[in-house]
Amino acid sequence: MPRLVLYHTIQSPFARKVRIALAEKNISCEKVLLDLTRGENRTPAYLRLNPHGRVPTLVVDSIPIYESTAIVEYLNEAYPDPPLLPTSLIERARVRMIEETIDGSFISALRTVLFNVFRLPEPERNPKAAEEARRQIAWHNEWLDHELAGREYLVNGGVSVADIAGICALEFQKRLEIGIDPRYRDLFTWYGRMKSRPSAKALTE
Ligand SMILES: N[C@@H](CCC(=O)N[C@@H](CS)C(=O)NCC(=O)O)C(=O)O
Repeated sequence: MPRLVLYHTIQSPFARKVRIALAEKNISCEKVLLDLTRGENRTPAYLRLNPHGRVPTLVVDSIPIYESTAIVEYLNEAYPDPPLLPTSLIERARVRMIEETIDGSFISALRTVLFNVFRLPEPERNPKAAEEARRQIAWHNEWLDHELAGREYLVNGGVSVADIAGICALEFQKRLEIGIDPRYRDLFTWYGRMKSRPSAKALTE
């Protein structure tokens, strides 16, 4: 088996996806924690691994792979057991559809709140943008509840990358102190189910 080294931060939802996939598959991997506030993602050595200067990056022997979706796909193919993609073609398409929506518009709305409510210096914050992003977050919660539609996991065939992306986004949402509306009962139940899996430990370590 190759030597795996993951460059990450604890709170990045994209790094969390990779850590949860590693945990679900029980893969051992060395981890290097980067401090983005100190620019550790912008050093020449790190930029040689990931020219975007972002986390996560997984180095497989000496070859760097970045983009969380590509990393998780690699892990899923290199370590097929247990699978994180269903066998049904249509369910696989649904996994990718859900993962892309979460990693795109859902995370983007969460980041808008993070910056405009918590991170930016007060005079630079845009309350209107934050308000619109909160509406977007609510919409994505409703959408996930609808996609669950009484299922145990987001797609038929067991836990998948869609659930992993989902729990990482909801962990981010929790950090912004935005709860799940109890009207979204399927989402609420699914959240508890995901948090009780042993891999949920990887959300925070
Ligand atoms: N599409 C990338 C997104 C990675 C990303 O945006 N990472 C953020 C942390 S959540 C980052 O490293 N930001 C630092 C920067 O852009 O300087 C993925 O899926 O891996």
